[in-house]
Amino acid sequence: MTRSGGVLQSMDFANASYVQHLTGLSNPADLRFDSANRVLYWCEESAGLIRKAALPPLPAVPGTLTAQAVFSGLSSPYYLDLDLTGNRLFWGQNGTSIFSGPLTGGTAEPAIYTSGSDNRGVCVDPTRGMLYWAERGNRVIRRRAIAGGAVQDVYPGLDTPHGLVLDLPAGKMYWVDTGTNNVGGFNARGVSRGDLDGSTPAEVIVAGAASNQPWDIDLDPRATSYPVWRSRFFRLDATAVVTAKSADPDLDGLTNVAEYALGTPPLRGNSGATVESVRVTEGGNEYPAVRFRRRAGATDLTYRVQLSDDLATWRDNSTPGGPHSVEVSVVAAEEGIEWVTARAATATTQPQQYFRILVESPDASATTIPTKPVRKQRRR
Ligand SMILES: [Ca+2]
Ligand SMILES: [Ca+2]
Repeated sequence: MTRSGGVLQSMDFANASYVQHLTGLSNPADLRFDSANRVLYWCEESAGLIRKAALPPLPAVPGTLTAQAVFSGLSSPYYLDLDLTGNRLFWGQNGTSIFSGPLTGGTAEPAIYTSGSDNRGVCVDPTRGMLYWAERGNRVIRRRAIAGGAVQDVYPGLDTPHGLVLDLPAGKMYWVDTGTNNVGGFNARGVSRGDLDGSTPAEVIVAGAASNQPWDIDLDPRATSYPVWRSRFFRLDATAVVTAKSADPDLDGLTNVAEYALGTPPLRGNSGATVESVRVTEGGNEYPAVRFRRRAGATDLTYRVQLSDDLATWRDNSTPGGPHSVEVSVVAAEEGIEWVTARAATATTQPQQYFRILVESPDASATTIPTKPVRKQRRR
């Protein structure tokens, strides 16, 4: 998006295809993509607009897009975020207020916050019902429950906080600071990180640079090596006692390397299954099967599907007489994680079949993640 030229454009990752999608935007500011529904949303500060444009279904490459007003007649909308759970839109005014309204648009509702100063970086956490924003003028990152209540200073003492992004699985937030208040606040003109609740001191991720004004930030949460994953979820100064592959700091029974392999948070208990036994029917035959989460493209992980009839002897595809299991599907999930389904190579004659996933990684002992047995279904 170019602010003065009012153009929305894109580039492919190979830098080979440059496409102009929209022109004539009026001081566009901030852009959010609803990837599930393939809709782009943005603010146009000078025209007092929030608009959206639908992208064509995949695999079509978007060309010229059609913009549609979501809200109009606004006062300097500058940063926005989407709550796709509650179907609401939140935006900040380049001034004192923060507003919200239905994602489908219509009439903007009364401001939900009016005491800010040059509000920036509005972000919403729909799961915990919290709203976060930066106040450039007051040099602080603040939050408040969407439903109302006291405003909390999460990270005060900054210089010119501007762009903000939440890393909800890691319980962290990142912000950029343009450094133009020149009061010597924390990491001016840099990229910084802290906790959603401000419980530990802010960390410098990129040290302030004298010659630029970092404006906004987003996060690519994929990680294909343990050190990259570790630096996302733990403080940079965390000790090896907490961050080692064999450690289990959240005491949920999964070591850090298993949390890395399954895509679960290492400092919080996990919600939902990561490995489960299922049944697969193929060509009229029913097979016991396992469904598990795998980190796509990981350079330092090996996953083995292991089967047993008695929980004593385990076999996998490195055991003679195989193959013992066959991968039947891979479905992409969040953050570079995929759901893999693998079935037993043969329809079992045993009353029940046990599966487990063996995860191996350099410098760590092998970890197994068990499942409940798959019982042979009785014919009715
Ligand atoms: Ca753990
Ligand atoms: Ca955990």
